[in-house]
Amino acid sequence: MFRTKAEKKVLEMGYAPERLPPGQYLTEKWPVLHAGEVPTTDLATWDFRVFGEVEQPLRLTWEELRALPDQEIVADIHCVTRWSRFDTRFRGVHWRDLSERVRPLPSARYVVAHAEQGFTSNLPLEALEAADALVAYEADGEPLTPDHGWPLRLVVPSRYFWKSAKWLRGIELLSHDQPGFWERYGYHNEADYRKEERYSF
Ligand SMILES: Nc1nc2c(c(=O)[nH]1)N[C@H]1C(S)=C(S)[C@@H](COP(=O)(O)O)O[C@H]1N2
Ligand SMILES: [Mo]
Repeated sequence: MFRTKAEKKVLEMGYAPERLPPGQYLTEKWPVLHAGEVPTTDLATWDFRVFGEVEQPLRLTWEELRALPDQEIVADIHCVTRWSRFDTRFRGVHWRDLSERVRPLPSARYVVAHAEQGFTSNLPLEALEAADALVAYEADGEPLTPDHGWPLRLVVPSRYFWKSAKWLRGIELLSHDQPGFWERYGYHNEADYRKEERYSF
């Protein structure tokens, strides 16, 4: 059977070659990728908001966020620039525990993730409802490092990793879809890596 070089490496490392999405290669390191600078954050003034099409908008301090129920997921991450990393363990808060507090209106169908410095990414609300999506503050048992999004990032394993906003400060619920930062630059709106939805041009 024909295997690409990237698939042969996955096989040699003991994984099923099918686990690598089309056009990706496996890396053991965890590359750092973003536009702009790593922001400086003061946890004393930091907050996290859930707002928009909800019955009860929410603003949480760092301590309040950390007091919410937490959960762990293990995710494969796939960057549109073609690197994939298997089995990163993330800990954080699942959408259901935020949703139960804000109570989304029936009109809420899309979300915009708001990060520091105006970075945004857009998703259908179902992408956050998925069992493996998380608002994460730990990776592989340690607090996120500043360049991977400390103190908080989104993790949406079902999409290319640009949807997973680092330095997350809020989630806005919307009745309509609103393209985020990379999506406005021509990245694909859906970003399903199984279908190689990389760019919209
Ligand atoms: N705030 C912010 N989040 C971001 C980005 C960004 O530019 N700004 N880039 C995205 C992209 S393109 C990728 S691949 C991942 C990279 O995350 P990592 O640096 O932890 O690997 O972050 C995503 N989240
Ligand atoms: Mo990316």
